Amino acid sequence: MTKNTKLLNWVSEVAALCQPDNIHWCDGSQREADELCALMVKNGTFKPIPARPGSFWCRSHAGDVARVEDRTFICSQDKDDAGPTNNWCEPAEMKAKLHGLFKGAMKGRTLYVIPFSMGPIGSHIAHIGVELTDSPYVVVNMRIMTRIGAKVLTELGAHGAFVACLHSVGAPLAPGQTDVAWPCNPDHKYIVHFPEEHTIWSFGSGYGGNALLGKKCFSLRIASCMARDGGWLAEHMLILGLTNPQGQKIYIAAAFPSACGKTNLAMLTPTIPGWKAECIGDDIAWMKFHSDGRLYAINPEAGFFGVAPGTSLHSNPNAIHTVARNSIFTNVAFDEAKGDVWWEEMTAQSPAKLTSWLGEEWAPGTGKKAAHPNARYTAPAEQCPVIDPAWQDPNGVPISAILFGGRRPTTVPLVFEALSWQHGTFLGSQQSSETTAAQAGAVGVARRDPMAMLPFCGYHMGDYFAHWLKIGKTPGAKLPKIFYVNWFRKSADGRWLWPGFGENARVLKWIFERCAGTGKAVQTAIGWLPTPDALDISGLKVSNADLAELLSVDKAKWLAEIPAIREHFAKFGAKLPKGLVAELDALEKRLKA
Ligand code: SAT
Ligand code: MN
Repeated sequence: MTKNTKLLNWVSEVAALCQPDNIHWCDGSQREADELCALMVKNGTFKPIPARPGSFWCRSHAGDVARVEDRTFICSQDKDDAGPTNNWCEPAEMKAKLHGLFKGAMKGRTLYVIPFSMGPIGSHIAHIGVELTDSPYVVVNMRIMTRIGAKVLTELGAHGAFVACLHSVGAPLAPGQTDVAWPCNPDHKYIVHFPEEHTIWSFGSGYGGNALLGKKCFSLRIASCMARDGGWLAEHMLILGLTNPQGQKIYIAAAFPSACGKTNLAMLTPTIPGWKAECIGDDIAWMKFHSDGRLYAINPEAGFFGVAPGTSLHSNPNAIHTVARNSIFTNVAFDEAKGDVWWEEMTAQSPAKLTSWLGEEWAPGTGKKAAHPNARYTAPAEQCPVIDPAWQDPNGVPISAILFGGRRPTTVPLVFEALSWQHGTFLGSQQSSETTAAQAGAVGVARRDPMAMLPFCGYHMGDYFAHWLKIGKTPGAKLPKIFYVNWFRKSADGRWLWPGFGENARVLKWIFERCAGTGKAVQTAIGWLPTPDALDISGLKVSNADLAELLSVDKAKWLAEIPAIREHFAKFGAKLPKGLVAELDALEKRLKA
């Protein structure tokens, strides 16, 4: 147990408020995990997956299937600190409301205390959190996604600081009442952050980022505030290592909006001979300066919480191998005949008969999805066949390049390099992706998602941009180069111009060479583009005409973007940094020249 009085007092306060039947301090052991999984099998929450050792299938409540952005709040003291991209509520008012909801909320349940470390334990880039939850599902998922248990308490010590994360599914049990397989509260959901206090309160949902509070809530929303105050970066970025045939290696971080293939890029298998890519993380990067002036990154997580549908041996073989064992599958379908899970596109042909994510009998051709589109696997990062040897290095890895990008069928070329850190920050700040059928609303509209942080920035986005610019002025900094990529360009007749997937390594190769000072580039109005011969296309079936289009800058199309970017910037009011306006004006001037 711990001698940390702040933690002990907090656990007592929460227990008094939520009135659980029991309190269990998680030690993080395999035995503890086995017991919790057995309990959930007994409850009907989990079903073992015979084809995958140590793995379980789980179906959520049909109304609890994704993050709830409209129920997510940043409760800073000052409304202006939450900014135009977040929901805000006065902290005292929100606390009063939450106290009402949490009162007695854990009756009939066990309160689990989960000490966890985001990042390798003891790393100077890592931070500790403690999640109090009444969900055993959360415990076993947190055990995969973070480092939990007794060793974290030892690291915390008697006086260490931690991010306090309180979670309840919001479904107390009356004496004798039998539990449901997926308890949650369909009527009241609140995902609330108090950034000044480094505190998170989450009520009513058991799903993903709503409930696994180390992920988006801590590692992005709260950590972005900690990073602003501490001169570092907490970003929605994958991290990968790239080694050339001579054995030289660089690390790249990349921020893309959802549905742009972030996990696929994180686990990419290069198609060009002699090149090797290795994965540090697929979702979040924490980056701090070292004494050598470089930004070093860690993946604060220890597992992957990936979207299952669309994942296949073709799209991401490394992810498929990662989830072969010790994994949890939520809202995929179940194939009784094979004793295995299934999801859309996992195999070219779907099984003839399945149990769908809704628990219904399913057959192909019904028009219904067997797996929910946001069905997820939770899998240990160490099981990834291409996990980078340095993925647990407490010092982190030095980042040479940062990539922004999105899904843009027109206008944006395959790759270009920013002219400076300020210009790169500008590129990230106006980053956009075309909406797909996965989002409500019109399809094919360019939606701005700055640095892919729209739902994850814990403070005013104008201040966040200013923080990025300030990072660029850090004395002695040796900053990464910034690039913008677009794997999703289409021809006028709607063909993909670029094959994507492992072939993206050709673009990474040029980025590598630019970082090494050897890659050839031509300066254009929007930034540095590869010269026609700079991109390695040996063995690739892309015509010269298509390649020319992929690497072209259509000034008229770019000029047409300028008013939309101005409109986007106007949202940030007086907090929009002048440096970004200067970059937009300069871009317009270059395009008109
Ligand atoms: O549910 S999570 O927030 O963890 C995943 C996601 O929405 O990206
Ligand atoms: Mn994400």
